[in-house]
Amino acid sequence: MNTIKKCKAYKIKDSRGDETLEVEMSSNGHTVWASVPAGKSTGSREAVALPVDEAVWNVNRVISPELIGKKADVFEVDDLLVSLDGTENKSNLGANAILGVSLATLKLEAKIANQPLWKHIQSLGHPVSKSVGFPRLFVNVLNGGAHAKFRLPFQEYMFVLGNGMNVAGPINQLQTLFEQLKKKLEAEGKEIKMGDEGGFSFESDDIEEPFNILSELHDKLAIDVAGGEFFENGEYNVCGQKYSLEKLSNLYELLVKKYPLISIEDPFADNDFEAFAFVTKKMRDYGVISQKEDVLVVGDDLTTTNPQMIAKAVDGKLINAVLIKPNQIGTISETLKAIKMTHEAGLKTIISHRSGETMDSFIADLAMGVGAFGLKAGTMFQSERKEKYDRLLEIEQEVNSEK
Ligand code: 2PG
Ligand code: MG
Repeated sequence: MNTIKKCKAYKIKDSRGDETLEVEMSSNGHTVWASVPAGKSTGSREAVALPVDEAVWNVNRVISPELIGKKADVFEVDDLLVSLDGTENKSNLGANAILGVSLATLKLEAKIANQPLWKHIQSLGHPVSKSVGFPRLFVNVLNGGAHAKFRLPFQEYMFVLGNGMNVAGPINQLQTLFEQLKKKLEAEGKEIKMGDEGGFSFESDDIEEPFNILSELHDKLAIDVAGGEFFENGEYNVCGQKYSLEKLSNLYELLVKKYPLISIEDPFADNDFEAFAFVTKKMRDYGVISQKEDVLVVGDDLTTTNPQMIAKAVDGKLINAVLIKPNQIGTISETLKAIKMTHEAGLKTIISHRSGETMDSFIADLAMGVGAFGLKAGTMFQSERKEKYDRLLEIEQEVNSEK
């Protein structure tokens, strides 16, 4: 019988050295491990992670006794977890405890089915995506905001690599671009530090400087503004200057016209719905006039992988792409539901890491399994992020060996 025999949580460290939780789960003959990442620039509607000691206790003392003997079925286990927790935001047992168990169950289920994880996700039949192929890589190479000691105007500046056809090529290209970027920053005499996501960080309050630097190296860029981080009394404070909704939208329009910027994440604060709708329309109009593909306006803190918020964003045409982070919502079932809704509404998904990561490479399998447009996983120069690229390379070889 494919029942759960053991479910045990441990404390481990994440990429920032902070404590997080790992869950070990076994059936007869199979054992899997799952670990949970943590964000720093969190959305106001995210599910609540509890202090790690409490989360570990909840797995070992509350969840585990209920699970032993149950079938390793992620949808059934998630229903049980949600009802055991009994809150809207998972604050009773902790979204970190719940996700650790949910993800371990999915992995165990895949092991029992003797399938690679991405294939198992595909076979669950829940996510629907028209895009077949590999995710594009959204790689944060200049780290600012909450992820760095040095200040840059926005939180993340990314290279976008690949076209869905393969991953080995874009991964090699990333390596070359990263070396070129390092040389360029050094040649400009910049004092550089590493940010939380394995990218560079330097001090600048010149809004266009990072774009000038990156656009000389590559022709597809993305940013994560994390707009909620600098929203103060109805206005946005970018590098000490006040921006109204209108002025900030005009800035985005200027950047899109002047630089190869193809994606803007969280351009505004989580509750500034009107501003999101305004800029998404602006980008659509610009797409029509320029006869280019629409620039992506991506919801992250806005939507928090929450099916209800995604429905609201789709109805209000607030965005045209959704960032997906399993720990924002807390279960695999709800994550898959969020992805399915997004794809069915014709929006793109980008599966994402958190700024505090672990060695768990699940998001690579998830991106592949649901046919996501993109994967945002940081640079390869931090082992916790490199794991995701190594897993993508393995997946590519698994796919090719089937042809
Ligand atoms: C984001 C993420 C990941 P954090 O804002 O998109 O890059 O950051 O995990 O700190 O929320
Ligand atoms: Mg973000």
